[in-house]
Amino acid sequence: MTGDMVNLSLDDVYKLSVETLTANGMDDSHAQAIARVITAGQRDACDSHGLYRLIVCVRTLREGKVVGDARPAIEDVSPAITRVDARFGYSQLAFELGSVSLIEKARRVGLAALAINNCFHFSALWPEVEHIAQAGLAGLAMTPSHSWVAPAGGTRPVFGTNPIAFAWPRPGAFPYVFDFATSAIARGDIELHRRAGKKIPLGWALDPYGQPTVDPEQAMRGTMLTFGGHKGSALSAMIELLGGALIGDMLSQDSQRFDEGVGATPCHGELILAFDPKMFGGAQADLGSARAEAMFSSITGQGARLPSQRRFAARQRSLAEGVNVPAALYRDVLSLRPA
Ligand code: NDP
Ligand code: PYC
Repeated sequence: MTGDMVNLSLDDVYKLSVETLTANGMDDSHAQAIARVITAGQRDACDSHGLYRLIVCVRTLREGKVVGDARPAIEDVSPAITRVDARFGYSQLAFELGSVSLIEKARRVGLAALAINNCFHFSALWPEVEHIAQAGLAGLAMTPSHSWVAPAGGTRPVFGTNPIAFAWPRPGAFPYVFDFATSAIARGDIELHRRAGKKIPLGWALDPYGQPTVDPEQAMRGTMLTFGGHKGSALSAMIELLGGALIGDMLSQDSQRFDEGVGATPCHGELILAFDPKMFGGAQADLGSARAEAMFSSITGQGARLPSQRRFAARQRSLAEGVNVPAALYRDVLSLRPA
């Protein structure tokens, strides 16, 4: 331990995650699938979706909201659509099982969709779209959450923090990946500011009286804002529609009501799409890939960075040195194991 930080290996993070979840009643297959994304989040310095998430997962288990041993049910809806009913378990196992069929269908018909229903969802989406890119496909994922976010021009919450993520496969390099909330920032980041006693920037949230605030506590009680004004607002609505209404699942307002004030992980659906560049591009597929590479070079060639560049650098560092976790967070996670 140095100062206020604790250094952990990635194995430590994984083991701590599995043990914390199983000690609170989750079965091994779910605990391991969740631990894989939490470890990946901590490894890639995505602190809002790393170890900190165990706190809400354990609350969700203890409140009896999530089914800790749910067996996801796969349905072959059509040659291009697979549905996984997560049966009110966490989303990770449902994705791991359903993505096999998603990738196989995208290769066969060129464009395929995976709808996950009835899942508790807390994780970053980049592990999922990166997995699709590793198979040589482009991936797009989106999901609602709880209604914490006001539409542009409004002051009352309608949308979730609604992330959208995209990955494009690249020859011999990390894929091109972006993954962001359509709110100005993930709610988890506001919570981390509160834990660290730091102010938040103006533009992230309004207080309970509809006034701009830099106080994370007030922001959590008030309303979050979308990124990019009306543009983020429209994207967020699209995510409610495609990741909720289209796939027959709850929208963020429904998820909030379903929560009954408990403060559990949001419960709803997720939509994931996979595109096969070889089938879309045909004889031009290699040219398409070369043009994409030229565009990436034009971005980085002028000193701008690609999304995920920071994350991939953190990954290399963490693989060599482990990760540094705030000591207070480490203590809070250790305390989640029943005596
Ligand atoms: P950010 O606002 O930090 O944006 C993240 C994305 O933007 C990353 O791809 C990041 O790459 C990229 N980026 C940041 N700065 C730059 C830059 N200067 N140039 C180019 N790209 C840049 O994240 P959010 O707070 O919006 O979201 C964080 C995470 O929270 C996401 O992983 C999201 O999936 C997750 N989330 C999950 C929810 C759920 O319901 N499951 C709800 C809301 C959010 P890099 O990582 O390399 O910095
Ligand atoms: O950080 O906004 C967030 C979030 C919501 C659900 C999971 N993460």
